[in-house]
Amino acid sequence: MAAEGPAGKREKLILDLHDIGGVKFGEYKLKTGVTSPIYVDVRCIVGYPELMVRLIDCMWEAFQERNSEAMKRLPLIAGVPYTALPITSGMSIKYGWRMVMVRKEKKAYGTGREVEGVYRQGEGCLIVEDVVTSGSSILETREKLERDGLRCEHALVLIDREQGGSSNLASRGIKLTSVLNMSEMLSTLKKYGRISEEVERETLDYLGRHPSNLNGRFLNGLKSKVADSPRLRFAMRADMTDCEFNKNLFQLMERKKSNLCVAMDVTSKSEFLRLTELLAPEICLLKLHVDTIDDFDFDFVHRLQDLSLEHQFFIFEDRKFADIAQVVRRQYAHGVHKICTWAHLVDSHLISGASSVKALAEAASGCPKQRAEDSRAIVLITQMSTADALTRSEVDLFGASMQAARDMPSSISGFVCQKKFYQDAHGLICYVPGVHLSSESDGGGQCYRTPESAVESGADVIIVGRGILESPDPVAAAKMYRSRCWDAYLRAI
Ligand code: S5P
Repeated sequence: MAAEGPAGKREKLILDLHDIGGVKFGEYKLKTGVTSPIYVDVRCIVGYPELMVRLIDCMWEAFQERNSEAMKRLPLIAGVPYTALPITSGMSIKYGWRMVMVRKEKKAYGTGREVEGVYRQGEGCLIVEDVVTSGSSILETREKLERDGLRCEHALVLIDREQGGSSNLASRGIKLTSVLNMSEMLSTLKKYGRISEEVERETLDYLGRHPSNLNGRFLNGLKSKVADSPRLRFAMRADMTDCEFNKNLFQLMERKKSNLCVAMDVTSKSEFLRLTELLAPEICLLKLHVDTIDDFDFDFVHRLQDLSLEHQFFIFEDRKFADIAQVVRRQYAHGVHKICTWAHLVDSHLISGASSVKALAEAASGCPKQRAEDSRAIVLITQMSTADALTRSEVDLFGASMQAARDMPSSISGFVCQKKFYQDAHGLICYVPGVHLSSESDGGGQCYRTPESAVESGADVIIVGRGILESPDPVAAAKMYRSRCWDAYLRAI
């Protein structure tokens, strides 16, 4: 039995699509000549009206949940011919959305119109599609709609194959909302015993190795997923996230031209505030371990908050929560530090399960904040930088982390990791520590690499501690790290 709630609805949809043969596993020769271990074709859905109704509801709910503002400016929907047409008709009838139809081929007789329906110039139109691979069909449909004077900035898809479609569309100004994506489908099918772990791994591997470009042709080769997936500007990604904190951080990074986070690992309040004042102009984020400050008091917190407002950086308390829900809630909101009242960002292990992370998200929503517009978010620790970290083992922390981020889209900022382990999902932020310009290790297990290597591995925000703090001139060092991190980012996009 699938679980309850929105996640349960999606699970049931995945299992039903599998039952009716909409997703198949085996060896399938594609138009391009490539052999694929997975075949997705949901044309058969028209034979299952009850499933069609649920699918339409899930698509509508997903779009409404993630785009409530945009929805008000979208009086029209259009399906990409042909499979999406019955889905679009259903949405139009059920939710009272005006539908327009785009012809696949232009008529040589009659009115010769490419777009049929009732619409006015300049109206917004949502494009609906069943499956997205490269996004080229959505772009073709947009071209026709735009030729007729409609505006198309959003697309809604049932299944994102996670082969680069959402980035391709984003880089051309279309925000894609998907109900299901391939990694979630595979993990659900594995969870319910429909496919083996080996099939899941093989299929993910195949999808990662075959990103799709916009001609619908496949790029061959074994480049890493990160290298294949286009990097987008932070400014653009600000519109692609459901997490308020991420939106704020993306915008701040673009404004301040800094993606540097300083790890302010010093133990006295005065030293902390002195260095913060000096380094604040260079950073977007300040990370601390509040429990290592000898003379902590709330005067310290208030002065840190004032500096964060004055110099525009966010505060990241590196608490690494790991306990059961009831305890992490208290560690976050109570005790000496009352972290949730002042830290914009905290991090958490997933070792006790998503229930603990959920408890943090709930606690965050109820805690008092300095300013009404302040937001809170949680980073998941997915990989650690130490040589003997258990995160280097085979435990599927990647899958579990992605699942938690999907289930709590407004609360999860992203992941502390060493390499971006996911494709697309441009709204999530990849935080990478273990960066130093002149050492490879701290002799105690910490491994270091350069800012460029971190950014090449997918880092959005680079966390540097001793590389700056132990330099003879911390301000000059911060400036240097800042420009190396930012230049690496600019080269990557
Ligand atoms: O895997 C990790 C995760 C974190 S948050 N490795 C880390 O080193 N960190 C933190 O980043 C660590 O707690 C410290 O505050 C900072 C790295 O400091 P540095 O002096 O080694 O740059």
